[in-house]
Amino acid sequence: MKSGYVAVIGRSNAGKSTLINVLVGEKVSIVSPKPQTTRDRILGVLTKDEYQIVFVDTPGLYKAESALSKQMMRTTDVSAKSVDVILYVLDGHERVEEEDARLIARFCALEVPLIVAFTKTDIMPAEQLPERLLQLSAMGVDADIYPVSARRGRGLAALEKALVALLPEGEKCFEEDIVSDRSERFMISEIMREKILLKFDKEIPHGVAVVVHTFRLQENGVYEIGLDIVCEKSNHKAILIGKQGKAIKEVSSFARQDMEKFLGKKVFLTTYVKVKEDWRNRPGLMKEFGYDPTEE
Ligand SMILES: Nc1nc2c(ncn2[C@@H]2O[C@H](COP(=O)(O)OP(=O)(O)OP(=O)(O)O)[C@@H](O)[C@H]2O)c(=O)[nH]1
Ligand SMILES: [Mg+2]
Repeated sequence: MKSGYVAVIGRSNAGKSTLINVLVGEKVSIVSPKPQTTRDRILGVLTKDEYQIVFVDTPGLYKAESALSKQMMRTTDVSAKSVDVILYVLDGHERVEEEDARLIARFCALEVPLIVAFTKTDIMPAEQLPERLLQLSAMGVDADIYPVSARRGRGLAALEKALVALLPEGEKCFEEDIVSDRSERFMISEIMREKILLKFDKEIPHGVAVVVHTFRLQENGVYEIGLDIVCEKSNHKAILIGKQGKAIKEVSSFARQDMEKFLGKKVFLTTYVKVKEDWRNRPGLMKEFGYDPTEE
C-alpha cells in the first residue's frame, strides 16, 4: 500500500482548500473568494484500497503584515519540510507571475518531490492553456504540471494518480473513516468564519477570530452552540452587528444551516460580537483564540 503526506501550497486564493475538499470528497477546509482564508495546517485524508493520501492544507503565501500572518507563513514553511510530496497550486485563470516561478523554485530546493496543479481551468479560455504552460517553462519551472478544475471535477484522476506514484510504500496513517484531524468544535468555528468572510469586506473578516465557548448536545437531540466573534475595532463591531442586528442575524443563520448539515442535528446558536483591540499582534490573545505562536 502507498501512503503519505502531500502539502498543498500556493499563493493565497489559488484554490488549495477547494481542491483538497473535492479530492477528499468532504468539506474539511473552508473556502472563500478572499485571500488568507485558511489560517491553520489542516489535514484532509483520502483513503482508497491501495493508497492513503493525507493532504496538508496550508495558509496561502501572502505578504505577511500582522503577527498572525507571519505565523501563518511559518506554518506553511514548516508543513512543506515534513511531507512526502509538495503539490503547488496555481490559479490558472490569472496571469502567470514570476512570483510563482520564484516560489516553486524555493520549494523545489527542499528536495521534496514537487508537482504543480494548474487549477480553475473552467474559467480560463481553453486556448490559453498551452501559452500559460509555455510561460511557466520559460520562467524555469520544470515540474510536471496538471491542469485541473476543482469546481468541475476535471483532471482530478490524473493528478491523484501522479501523487500516488510519488508516495512511499507504507501503512495507513489514519483509519479509513477519518477525513480530517480537526475536531467538530474547530469546524464549527471555521464555518462561522467562512460566513463572515463571504459577507464582509476589506479588513473586517481578516480581523475576526471565532471562539466556541459552548458546544453541547442536549437531551432533546439539539446542539447548543455559543460563539464569540472577536473583532479588532469597535467600528468593526458595529458593522458586524449591522442595523438592528440584521447583519449578524443573517450570517448566523447561514452558519447555523451549515453547522446542522455538518453535525447532522439541529443547532441552537447564540453569537456575541466582542472587541479585542489589535489581537492579531498580541501573542497572548492569538493563543487564547487558537493561534498558538509557539506551536509548529
Ligand atoms: N471557477 C473556479 N473557482 C475556483 C476553483 N477552485 C477554487 N475556486 C474559487 O477560488 C476562491 C478561492 O478558493 P480557496 O479554495 O479558498 O483558495 P485557497 O488557495 O485555499 O485560499 P487561502 O486559504 O486564502 O490561501 C473561491 O472563491 C473558490 O470558490 C475552480 O476550480 N474553479
Ligand atoms: Mg485555503
